[in-house]
Amino acid sequence: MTDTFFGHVIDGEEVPSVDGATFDVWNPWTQEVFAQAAEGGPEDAARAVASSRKAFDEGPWPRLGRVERAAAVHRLADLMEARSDELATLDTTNMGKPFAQAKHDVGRSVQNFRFFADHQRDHTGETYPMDSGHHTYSEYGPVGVVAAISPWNFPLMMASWKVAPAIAWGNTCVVKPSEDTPASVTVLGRLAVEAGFPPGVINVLNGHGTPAGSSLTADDRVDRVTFTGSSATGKVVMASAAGHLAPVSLELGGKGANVVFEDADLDNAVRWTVEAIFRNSGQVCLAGSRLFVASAIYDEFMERFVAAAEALTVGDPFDPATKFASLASKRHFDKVTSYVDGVGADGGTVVTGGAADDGTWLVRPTIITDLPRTAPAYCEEIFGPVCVVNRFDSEDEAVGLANDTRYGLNAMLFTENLSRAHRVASRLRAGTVWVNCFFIRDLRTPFGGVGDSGVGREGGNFSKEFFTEPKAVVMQINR
Ligand code: TXE
Repeated sequence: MTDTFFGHVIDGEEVPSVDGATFDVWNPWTQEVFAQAAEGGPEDAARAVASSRKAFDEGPWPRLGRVERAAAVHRLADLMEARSDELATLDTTNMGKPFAQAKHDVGRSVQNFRFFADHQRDHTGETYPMDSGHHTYSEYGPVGVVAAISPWNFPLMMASWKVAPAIAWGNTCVVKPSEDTPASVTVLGRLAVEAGFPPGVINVLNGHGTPAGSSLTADDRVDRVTFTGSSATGKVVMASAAGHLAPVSLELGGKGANVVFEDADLDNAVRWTVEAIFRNSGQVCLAGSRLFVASAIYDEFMERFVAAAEALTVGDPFDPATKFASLASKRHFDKVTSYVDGVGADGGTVVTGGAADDGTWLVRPTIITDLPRTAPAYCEEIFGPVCVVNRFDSEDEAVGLANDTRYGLNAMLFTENLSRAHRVASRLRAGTVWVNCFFIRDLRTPFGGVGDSGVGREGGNFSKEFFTEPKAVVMQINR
């Protein structure tokens, strides 16, 4: 197989679909189809699950010692590292993100595998002396087959975030990348074969949400479902998994609040505000898409923010100077532009940005003011480089505005006042709060959201809880 075809990786082999169906794989910057991928149907999904089931029930992977399994996961990370240029090239080609950002994402993907390998290797359980002449302790065993369904905005990184803890804890896994970005995850499957993983430990199923993804979530041989995508699809996934009582972990949409107080370091706040909404062309669940600026500094901040947004180098994602490129697909370009197009009728002002209008799928860094809080662009996840700005006059008002959303994935706040930083961080309704920064992550901490942003947390012990079955052993010792 060459990189003009991305098959399924099932049971240690790259294979086409049973019925031979394929779909186009696009380069959004050149607007060309550069490859074909296997279009998974129910039969392909069933084959992938059967293979992972067998690998779990009969294969060596769950029975490996923790040290040996960690070493195997590190071997896969080594291969990914050695091939990081190729993986990043695929993500840039397939999704359109600037190459430097794709390289950064591959580095984080490698770290995900290394972190969870070590976390599993070095984990501890609990023991409790009992007064009854017994003692009791916990064991954390693997759960079985994991279905991992990942999105297109960080093709490799989002998949690695699921696959790494799943396999490190001794599970086997079928990963279905987004139909928009099958390339790098297929290569991950190939690398698992190259790393000597037993067949079925990492299977890759390519194809669309329905039927490929939905066949996985409905399969009662699947023990856990981990999903990142839209809130609407998350509900469908959860209902499907409920049919066979498989626990779900859902990382869904966001409408991140970014609160800049009058005592913020403005250089730092502008820098991170730009990063928070325009990195990856805003196609980030964590994007700071709602910006709240203290009235006392509003004019100065806005002048600097708009200038910084307009100064971003826009262009070919493979040009090292490029900081900002096109959206990931025509479908997504249409979605983002429809929100921007509706702003005027809703009473808002597009201060800068909008669709490039040159035939590309580029929406320039876009800043909007004066939007009422009921407007779709104000309250719904646009998932693009579109920042809606409001002002506030007090801390209470800022917290109220920030929390006024169905989502609750993350928030940012900028202040040099230590007490205010802690006070406001504690009041914000969000799974992650960044103070004077953005996107920095320690893999030991919980990651996930409240409300429409998701169900459950992953990271460190939170992943351990999701990807293992804890068992209590009670032992009589007074005989
Ligand atoms: O998401 P979907 P889409 C948001 C963002 C974006 C919108 C739509 O607002 O504009 O969602 O993007 C698979 N059973 N986010 O359509 O449909 C699908 O094949 C099982 C936020 O890409 O949620 C893909 O692999 N799987 C987000 C994955 O689910 C199904 C990242 C995500 O697709 C399925 C992406 C089904 N019935 C989009 N239907 C974030 N949280 O970062 C689809 N899929």
